[in-house]
Amino acid sequence: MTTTLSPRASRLGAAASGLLAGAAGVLAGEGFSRLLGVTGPVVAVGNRAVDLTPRPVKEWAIDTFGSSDKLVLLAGVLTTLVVALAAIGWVGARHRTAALGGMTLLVGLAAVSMLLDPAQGGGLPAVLGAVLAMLLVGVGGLAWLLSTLRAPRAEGEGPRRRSVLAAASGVAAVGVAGGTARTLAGQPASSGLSLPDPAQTAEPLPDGVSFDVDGLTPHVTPTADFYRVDTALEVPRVDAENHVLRITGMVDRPLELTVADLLDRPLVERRITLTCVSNEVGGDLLGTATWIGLPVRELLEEAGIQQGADAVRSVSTDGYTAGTPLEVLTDDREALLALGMNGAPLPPEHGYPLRMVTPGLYGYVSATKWLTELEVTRFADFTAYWTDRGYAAKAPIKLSSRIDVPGSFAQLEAGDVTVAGVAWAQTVGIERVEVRVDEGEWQDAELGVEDSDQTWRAWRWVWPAEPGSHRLEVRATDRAGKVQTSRREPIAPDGSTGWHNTTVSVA
Ligand SMILES: Nc1nc2c(c(=O)[nH]1)N[C@H]1C(S)=C(S)[C@@H](COP(=O)(O)O)O[C@H]1N2
Ligand SMILES: [Mo]
Repeated sequence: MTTTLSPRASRLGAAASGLLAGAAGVLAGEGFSRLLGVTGPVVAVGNRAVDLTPRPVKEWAIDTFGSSDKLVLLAGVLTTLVVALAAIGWVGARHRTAALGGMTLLVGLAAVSMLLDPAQGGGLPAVLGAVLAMLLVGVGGLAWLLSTLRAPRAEGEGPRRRSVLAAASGVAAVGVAGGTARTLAGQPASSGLSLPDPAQTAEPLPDGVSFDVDGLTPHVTPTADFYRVDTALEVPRVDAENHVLRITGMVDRPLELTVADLLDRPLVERRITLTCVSNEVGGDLLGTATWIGLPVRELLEEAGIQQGADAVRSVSTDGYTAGTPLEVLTDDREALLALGMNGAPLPPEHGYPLRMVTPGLYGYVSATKWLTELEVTRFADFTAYWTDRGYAAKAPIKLSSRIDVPGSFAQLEAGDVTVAGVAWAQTVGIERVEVRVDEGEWQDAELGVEDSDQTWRAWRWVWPAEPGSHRLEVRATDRAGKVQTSRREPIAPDGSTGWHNTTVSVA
C-alpha cells in the first residue's frame, strides 16, 4: 500500500488548506473587529476598493446594479479572496514559504485597508488586535495544515488522515468561533433614542396637495420607500449615547454637543424634498419626508461665525465629507440638523442619530448623514468627497419634473387618460407644469395645492387619448419664471437636465 498521496490530491488538499486557513483568519479578524468596535477586514477592503474605483466605473456600477451595487462589490471582494486563497494553498503544496508569504501579504492588505478606514472608533490598538488575530489564524493555520499534509507517514503509524482531520477541525473551530463572536457582538443599538414632540410641528398638509391617481408618487414618501444614496458599504451603526457633534473652525466658541443636548432644545418639524445629484431625468432618487431637528443657523450663531468664512465642511463618522455654502445654512430656508424622519428617530440608513437636511441643494453637498462635525471654513481651503471626484462644489437643485403615470410603454384604452407626476424647484417654487403629446401644443396641467417651496408639487392633466403610439413630454416653470430646459445634461458635474418623456400605446 502506498503511503503518499498522489501529487494531484496533495495539491487539492493544499488549496483546501489555503481556503480553510484564510476563511478562519478572516472570520477571526471579523469577530475581533466587531468585538472591539472597528470596521472588519472585508468591509474595509471593500471601502478601499470603492475609494479607488474611477468615477466612470462607479457611475456605470450604480447604473447597472442600482442599489445592489454594494452587494455586487462585496461579492467581488469575496470571490477574489476565495481565488487568492486557493491559489496560495495550491502553491503551498510545493513552496511552503511562498504560500505563507502570500497569506501574510493578504493580511497586510487587510491591515492597510483597516488602518485607512475612517470609521475606526476603537482606535489603533483594536485594529492591531484584529490584524494579529488574522495573522495567527490565517498564516499560523496554513503553516499547520501544510505541515500535517506533508508529514511523511511511517509504516505502522495510524492513518495520516487523522492528523489532517484534527488540524482542519482545529482551524475550522477557530473560524466558527470568530464568526460566532461577530454575530453575538452585534451592533450598537441604533434605535434607543426617544424623540420628544417637536416644539413647532410642521404645517398641516394642505387639502388638495396631491391627487388621487393610481401610480402618482405620494406627497410624503414613507420611510421604507425613501431612496438611499451613500458611499458606506456597511451602514454605520452609531451609538447615540456617546455621539457628539462638534462645531469647529472659524468660530469664536467651538461647541461640543451630545445628542441629549440637542434633544433638550426646542425641535422644529419641516417637510423638505431631498434630491440626489445622481437622479437622471425621470429618475426616482428624490423623496419628501417630515424632518424633525434644529435649525443649523441657531447652532452656528451660538458658536459665533468669524469674518471671512464662506463654507461649512461637514464630516460623517464614516469619513464622508461635504461642503455647504455658509450663506445657505444661515438664510431663512432654515437648513436642519435632523434627528427624526416621519415622526421617528432617523433609521440607521438615513443617518442615525444625526444628519443635515438642506432645502434647495443636492444631497451630496448638504445632507451629510451620521454627522460628527461642522467645520466653519472657506471653500478655498478644502475639498470634499465628491468634489475630489469631479463634482461641482456648489450644487443647487435644478428645476425638474417627472411623469409618474402612465408608465413607459403602458398599453392604454382610447378615451380620457390621466397623466400625472411631480415637479420640483426647491426654495423657488413651481409655478406651472405643461404637457405635450407628440410634440404638439403645450397644455397646462392642473397643479396640486402648494405645500411649500421646499417640497415637490404634484400635477395632473387629462389627455383625450387616441389610438396609436404616442410620446408624452413634461416641462415645468418655476416661480422666478424660468422654464425647464430641454437640453440633456448628464448628472456630473452638477445635476441632469432635460425633459422627461414617456412613450405609450393606445388601442
Ligand atoms: N455620510 C454620508 N452622508 C451622505 C452621503 C454619503 O455617501 N455619506 N450621501 C449624500 C447623498 S449623495 C445624498 S443624495 C443624500 C441621500 O440621503 P438618503 O440616503 O437619506 O436619501 O445623503 C447624503 N449624505
Ligand atoms: Mo446624492
